[in-house]
Amino acid sequence: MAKDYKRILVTAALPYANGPVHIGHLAGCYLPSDIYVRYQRAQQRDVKFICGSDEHGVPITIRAMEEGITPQDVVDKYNAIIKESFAQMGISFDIYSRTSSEVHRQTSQAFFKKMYDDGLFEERESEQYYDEEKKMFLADRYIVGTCPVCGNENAYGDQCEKCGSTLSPEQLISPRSALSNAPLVKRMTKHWYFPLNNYEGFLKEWIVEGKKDEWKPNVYGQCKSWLDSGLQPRAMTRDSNWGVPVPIEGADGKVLYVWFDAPIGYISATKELMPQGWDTYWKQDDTKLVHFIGKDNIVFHCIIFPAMLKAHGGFVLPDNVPANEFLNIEGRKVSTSKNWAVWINEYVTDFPNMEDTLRYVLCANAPETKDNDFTWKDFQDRHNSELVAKFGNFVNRAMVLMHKFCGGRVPRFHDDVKEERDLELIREILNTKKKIESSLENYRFRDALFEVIELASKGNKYLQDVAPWNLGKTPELLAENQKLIDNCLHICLQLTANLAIFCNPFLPFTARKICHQLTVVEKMLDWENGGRMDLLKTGYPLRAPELLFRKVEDEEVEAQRAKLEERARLVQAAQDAKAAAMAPKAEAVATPEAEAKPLIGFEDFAKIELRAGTILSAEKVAKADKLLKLEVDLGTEKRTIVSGIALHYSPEEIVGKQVSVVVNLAPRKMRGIESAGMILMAEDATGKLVFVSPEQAIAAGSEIR
Ligand code: B3M
Ligand code: ZN
Repeated sequence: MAKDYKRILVTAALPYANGPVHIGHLAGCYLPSDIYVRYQRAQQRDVKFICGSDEHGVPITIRAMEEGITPQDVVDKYNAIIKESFAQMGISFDIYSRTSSEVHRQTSQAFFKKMYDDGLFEERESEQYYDEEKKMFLADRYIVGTCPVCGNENAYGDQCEKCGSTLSPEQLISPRSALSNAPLVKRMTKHWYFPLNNYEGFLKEWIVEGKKDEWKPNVYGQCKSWLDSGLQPRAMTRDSNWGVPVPIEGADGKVLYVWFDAPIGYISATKELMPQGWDTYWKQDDTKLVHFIGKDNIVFHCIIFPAMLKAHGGFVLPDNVPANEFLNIEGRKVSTSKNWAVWINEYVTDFPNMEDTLRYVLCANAPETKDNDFTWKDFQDRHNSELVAKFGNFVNRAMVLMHKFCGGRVPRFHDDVKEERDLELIREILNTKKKIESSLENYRFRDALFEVIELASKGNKYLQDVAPWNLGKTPELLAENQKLIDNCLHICLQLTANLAIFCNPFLPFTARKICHQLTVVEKMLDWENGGRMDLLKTGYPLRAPELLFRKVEDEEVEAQRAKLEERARLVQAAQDAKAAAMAPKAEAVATPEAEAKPLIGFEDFAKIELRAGTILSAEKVAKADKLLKLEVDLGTEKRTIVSGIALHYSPEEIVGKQVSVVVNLAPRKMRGIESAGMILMAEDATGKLVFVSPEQAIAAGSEIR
């Protein structure tokens, strides 16, 4: 029952401005929403694309604590990075706003105030954990204690990162403050609850009855199970000094719950974009509102926010919420805290001018119906065998052959020699257009993209069948077959123009490159032109062919994999160190190995010559599991040092690393190799070894004292 909509309002989840965005974010909601919007724009429909940074809530304050800067610094820093990354990837928001804006403060406060004045909140007092040293109530994340499930002493009040259990602060054994490490007390505090249970009837009718066949099964299913298990009142305020202040008397030190204010951010951003006329988009029911999100946001967008909109009154409800599942990387869950991620700001520097490749791979492999895995191997394969070998190859061959056989101009189509296979391909172009349309209208982006590549493959097959290079092999043959060659290349060029139109929502940079080669303006990309066979006028001169894509080499993806592993390892090491430092003091019993050595005077210490060295090369020592043979640069000389670190580091990952070297240790032979020096290592109680490295890059040979 598709309604007769007059305008489309598309929102993409507001990312927390607490870190850069990674490919999981892109695949989850920003890329699909951008494809959808670009398609609707090409259809000349009235569409607005809304996004911005979510700058409130605990994720921001945690990050501030971790980085030792203020929440304001955090959001300023990451809002800029995120905004830039989206722009670089061609995510074409009409506005990218921030929930720290003045318009948003006013809008969200007015929204709350109206609900409050209408008596829609329940005021409740309850006991919450309070840090007497910091003089503040603590959010669950700021409470640490012993996990009741696995005994981890540093579990958080909402989750134990060791065993993965979801927790509440009440479950922690001996809870303490993550801010001050002080034990916690309980204090009474007042909050305003939104009785979601009062909206169950409305939500059931709207979703369970109304959206069953329209929403994706994963989205519908989650909503249904929430509704089946019954809704509870939920606090819409928090004790904090970071957020939108609660706009009523007696609410000092309280802010709006971030999931209350953030979705209102969509409204504020629309207001900012269109100070006049924003309300047409939000208040007239011939607006199609579509929220693109990741699956962890379903309940907020399908249950809580719609209930808020309904309670407040006067707003449209979402027509659809096409949430994606999650994208894993190399078989592991993406994790910001473990730095297991491919960051967009790094991708664009590592692969310049290859935005469309990432867009392509993330769409082709999008987690539309289930979690999916991103691997660098798949990235390389899809790029090389689909974008390069199918799409790019077809366009390039059409251009090169036209220059060779048709003098650089669009050849004529000669009706008198047309063949069935010409007509067949022309029909395929029209068919493809219809299939892409129906897939895109139904949020099936992978299918739609597949059709684009399929069409390029059909073009390749057609070229192969006609084989103009044979038809024009000799001047005599060419003279005889010119008309057939003209027809073939005429069709291939019109197909190229069509491919530009069809790939434009997915691969906007490529579509524009094709336009450039075909010497046509961007206006040609309007969707209504799709299927036309007269996009390029006969006799029209075209530019010289340029490859649309270069190949991705093995070394490039290997380097990416190594980078991923290395960074995750560094984070793990840092986290282990932090956990050790945070563990309750009583636990710090001296291990036998840690027994103190006798005091030495400075002159004893001064006998040791320590210098910073840079590892130039590393290789395994044959028949010795633990040994690596290293070539180390000491500034004025290079030395061979054999080090017992092979179980802790692989040769590839340490080349280029700076280490601390005992330079005047008497040389000794190990496995027949003379080792001239020693690398300093730190070893923990489990026997784990890590380098003792200069904290910043420093000239090789610098003395360590
Ligand atoms: N910032 C959660 C997230 O990034 C949240 C989305 C808000 S959408 C209104 O997953
Ligand atoms: Zn646990």
